Amino acid sequence: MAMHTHLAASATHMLSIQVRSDMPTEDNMQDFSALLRRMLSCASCTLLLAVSLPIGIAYAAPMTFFGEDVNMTDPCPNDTDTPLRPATLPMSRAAHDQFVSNLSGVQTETFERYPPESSPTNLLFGSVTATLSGSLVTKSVPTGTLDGTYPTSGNQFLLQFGAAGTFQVTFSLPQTAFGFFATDVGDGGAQLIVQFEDTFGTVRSYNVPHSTSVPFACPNISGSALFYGVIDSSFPFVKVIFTNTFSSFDGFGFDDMSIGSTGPCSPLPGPASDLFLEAPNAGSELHFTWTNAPDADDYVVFADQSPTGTFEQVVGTSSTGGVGLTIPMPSGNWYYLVAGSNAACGVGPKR
Ligand SMILES: [Ca+2]
Ligand SMILES: [Ca+2]
Repeated sequence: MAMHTHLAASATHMLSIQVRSDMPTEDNMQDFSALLRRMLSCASCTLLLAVSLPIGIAYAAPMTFFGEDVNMTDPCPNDTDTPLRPATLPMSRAAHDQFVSNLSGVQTETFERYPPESSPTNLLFGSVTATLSGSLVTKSVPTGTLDGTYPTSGNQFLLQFGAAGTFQVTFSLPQTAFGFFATDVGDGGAQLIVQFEDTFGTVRSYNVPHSTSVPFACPNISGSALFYGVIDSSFPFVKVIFTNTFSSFDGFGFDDMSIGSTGPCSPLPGPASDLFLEAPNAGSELHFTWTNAPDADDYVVFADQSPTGTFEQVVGTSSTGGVGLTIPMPSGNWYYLVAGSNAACGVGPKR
């Protein structure tokens, strides 16, 4: 059956960046004008502005980033929740890239490090930690889909299904940007809602503007994918609450949750060098060492199965290249890079 990865019918389901003006802050108008100029310079994306500024009152300008790749390959008219997995996710990736282009020191949790079928409770975004509550389950789906869900990096992702109507990611430090990929959202008629909560308990809520279809009706959008991100520099939040209207029926996959810095950062970690691999313990382990980088207080080793890949998969971390990192010997062919990181700017160049 042919694969159709395409735009949804309405404009709000296209790649969009929105500037919202409905929430008051202490930002001044000059900042807002500068933000608008930056947004308007984005020529490659559909820009949706909903701006209504009463004279003399300054408003926040949260930016939202949304792209959706609607999947219509679930067999019709006898819906079996067995869509083909899209080869690429152009709209979701484009929204992600726009989100990232507004940030520095982006850190991503890929869910590759957790055992399949486990429920991780501690997530890692570089040097920022987070707790995950809600009993989501790590799934390994290397090919195809699991009832329409699949990873957007590596083999693994988080599955939300059944009783887990709400889950939360609580950060060790306040954040001003958060984005994520999700799969199979809305094919069972649910609406995904993301809420950001600050240290005072104030919540800002966003309905993700994804497509929906009627459960087991035709056509069905099982196996669709989306990226959704929010940058809100006026509202540092410590908790992201994922909720929805119908997760007891409409399961979701989540992958590649990212944070990043919206302010200027300094110093950038310099490049690490001389990455060296050994195979100790009769080849049962892989040991990495490297020469430390300037302005780095931690290091992240990345892996990819292609030498020209993006090296998004985190193998592990170490505070110094002299001690380095040891992992069980992986199967298959893998390529590795190392990068320094620090709390101010996140991960530096990969070498
Ligand atoms: Ca993943
Ligand atoms: Ca679903």
